[in-house]
Amino acid sequence: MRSVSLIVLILQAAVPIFAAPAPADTVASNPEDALKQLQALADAASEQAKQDVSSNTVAARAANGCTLSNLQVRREWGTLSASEKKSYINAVKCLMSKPGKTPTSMAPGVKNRFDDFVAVHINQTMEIHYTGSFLSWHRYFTWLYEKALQTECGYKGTQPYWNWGFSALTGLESSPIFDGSDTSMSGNGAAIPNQPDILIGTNNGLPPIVLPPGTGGGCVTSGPFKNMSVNMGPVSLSLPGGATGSNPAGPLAYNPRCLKRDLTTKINQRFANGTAILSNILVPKDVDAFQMQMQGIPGTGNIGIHGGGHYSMGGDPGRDFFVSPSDPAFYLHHSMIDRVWWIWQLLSTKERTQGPKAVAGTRTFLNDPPSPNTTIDDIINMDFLGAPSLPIKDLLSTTAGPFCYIYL
Ligand SMILES: *[C@@H]1O[C@H](CO)[C@@H](O)[C@H](O)[C@H]1NC(C)=O
Ligand SMILES: *[C@@H]1O[C@H](CO)[C@@H](O)[C@H](O)[C@H]1NC(C)=O
Ligand SMILES: *[C@@H]1O[C@H](CO)[C@@H](O)[C@H](O)[C@H]1NC(C)=O
Ligand SMILES: *[C@@H]1O[C@H](CO)[C@@H](O)[C@H](O)[C@H]1NC(C)=O
Ligand SMILES: [Cu+2]
Repeated sequence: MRSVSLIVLILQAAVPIFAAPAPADTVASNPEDALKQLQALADAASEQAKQDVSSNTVAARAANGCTLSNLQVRREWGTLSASEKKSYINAVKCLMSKPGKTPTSMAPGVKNRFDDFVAVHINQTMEIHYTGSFLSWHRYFTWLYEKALQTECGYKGTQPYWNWGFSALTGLESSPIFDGSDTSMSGNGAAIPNQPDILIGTNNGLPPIVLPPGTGGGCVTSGPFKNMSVNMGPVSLSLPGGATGSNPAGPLAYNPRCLKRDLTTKINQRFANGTAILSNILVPKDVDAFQMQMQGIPGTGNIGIHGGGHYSMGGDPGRDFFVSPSDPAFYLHHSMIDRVWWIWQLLSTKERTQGPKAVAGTRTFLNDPPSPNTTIDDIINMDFLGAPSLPIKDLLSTTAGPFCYIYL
C-alpha cells in the first residue's frame, strides 16, 4: 500500500495530467492533509453533479429546469473578493430591514424578515434536530434564506460557506469570517475574563461534555453586525458554569439584546478540524451513522462537526440550539453542513439522494417522545416563510426538486 501511494504521489508530482488525485479512502490524521483530501472529494462531487445535470439523470426526475448554465455555485467565505463579501453582508442587512411575514400574534418577537427564519427554527427545533429531517430541513431552510437574499434584496451571489477546517488552523479570531473587519460576519464579543467552562448535556443522564470558554463572551464590538438586535429567545442557552438561560415570556416573545460571541478556537480544533470533517464523510456508510456522527453521538463526549461549529462561535444565540439562526454566521455554518452532506451523498449518488435508504431516524429529537420513523414522503413545512411545503424526497439532491446548486 505504502509503496503504491508513493508511486502515485511521484506520478502526480511529475505528470500534470494526474494533478487531480483520486480521493483516497483513508482519513489523514494531519488536518492539513485531510483538508486537501476533502477538497479532492468536493472536486469529484462537482464533476459528478455536473455530469448528472448535463445528462439529466437527476434533473429529469423532478423536471426542475436545472442546467449547467443556471447551476449556482456556493463558495467558501475566504475565497470571495472584498466586494463580494460586502454584497452578501449588505443583503443580510437588507433582510433585517424588511418587514417580517410572521403574524405578530404568532410570534411577537419577529421584527423583520431575517427574524421570520429565526422564528420557524425556534418553533420546530425539537422536530428538526436528531430527527430524520435534520439534513433536508436545514438544506431547504438555508436555500430559502439564500433565495430571500437574492429575490428580496437583489443579492447576485450565492450563499457562502464556512470551512471550519481552515479556521481551526488559523484561529477563529483571525479567520476572514470572524476577524471583525468590515468584510467579516463581525468578530468576537467583548472579552469577559475568567469565564468558567461550559457544560452541556447535563439533563440527559449522561456525563456532561465540558467545553472550554472562549476569548470573548460579551456583545460583539466590531464589524457589520455589531449593532444588530437579537430579538427572540433565549430558549435553551448554554451558559458558563452549566446553567441554561431561557426567556420566561416564551420562546417567540420580543426580547431585544445585543449579539454576543465567545470565539473558542479550541472547540473548533477539537471537533471540527479537517480530519473530523473528512472522517464524517469517509467513515459512515449509511445516513443514520452519517447524521449521528455529525450531530454527536450522546454519551461519546463528541459534539460532532455540527456542534463544533455552533459552540465555537459561542455566545448568545450561538450556544442556543433553538435561536442559533439569529446569529447571521449560522447560514455559513449550515451551508458547510450541507456541503459535507452533498459530498457524502455524491459518493453513492443513487442510494443517498433517492429512495428509502436516503433518510433514517424518527420525527422527534432522539426519538423522545417515541415517534414514527421519518420517510422520504414526510412533508417539510416552513410555516410563515411563505415557501411551499415539500416532501423530503424533493430535498435530497441539490440539483433536483427546487434546487440547482453545487459547492466548490
Ligand atoms: C409553530 O408550529 C405550529 C405547529 O406546527 C404552527 O401551527 C405555528 O403556526 C408555528 N408558528 C410559527 C411562528 O412558525
Ligand atoms: C450602534 O450602537 C451604538 C451604541 O449603542 C450607537 O451609538 C450607534 O448609534 C449604533 N449605530 C447604528 C448604526 O445603529
Ligand atoms: C480533530 O478532530 C478529531 C475528532 O473530533 C479529534 O479526535 C482530533 O484530536 C482533532 N485533531 C486535532 C489536531 O485537534
Ligand atoms: C424504524 O427504523 C428502524 C431503524 O432503521 C427499524 O429497525 C424499524 O424497523 C423501523 N420501524 C418501522 C415501524 O418501520
Ligand atoms: Cu438547526
